[in-house]
Amino acid sequence: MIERRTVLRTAGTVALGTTLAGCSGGEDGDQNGTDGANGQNGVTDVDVGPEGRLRFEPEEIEIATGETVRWTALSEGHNVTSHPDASPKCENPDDAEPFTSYEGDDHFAIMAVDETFEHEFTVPGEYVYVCTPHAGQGMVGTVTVSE
Ligand SMILES: [Cu+2]
Repeated sequence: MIERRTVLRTAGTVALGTTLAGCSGGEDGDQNGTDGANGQNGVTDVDVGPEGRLRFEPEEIEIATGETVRWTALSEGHNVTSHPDASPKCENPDDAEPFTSYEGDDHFAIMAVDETFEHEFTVPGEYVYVCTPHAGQGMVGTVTVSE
């Protein structure tokens, strides 16, 4: 009987220690997420489908030539494309190539959750891009690149 009680008490202590360590780790993760906001190292973050909403957030961003935008898919079924064949809403400056989160011509190819897509904007002007599956539901964003 005495031996069994000792074993239980020891097991309880170990479990408590594990719980505390997990909590502090989570707080650190949240702080890092906040710090990663706009403009650090010339990279601007855009959320794709946050909380399952059919939106880019922020929808409109302004950057300087040579800076990079990083899109992160936060829910299922989305992509990022400024290709005119994906949607008539898409626009690119005259000398700029369209940007797409996928390779090739399958404009409905979607991103995996947590997948990121980065594009460096070397041509100034105004870009309008969409999520192909949800372009008709207003999942549209703009990138304005200043000289
Ligand atoms: Cu979408």
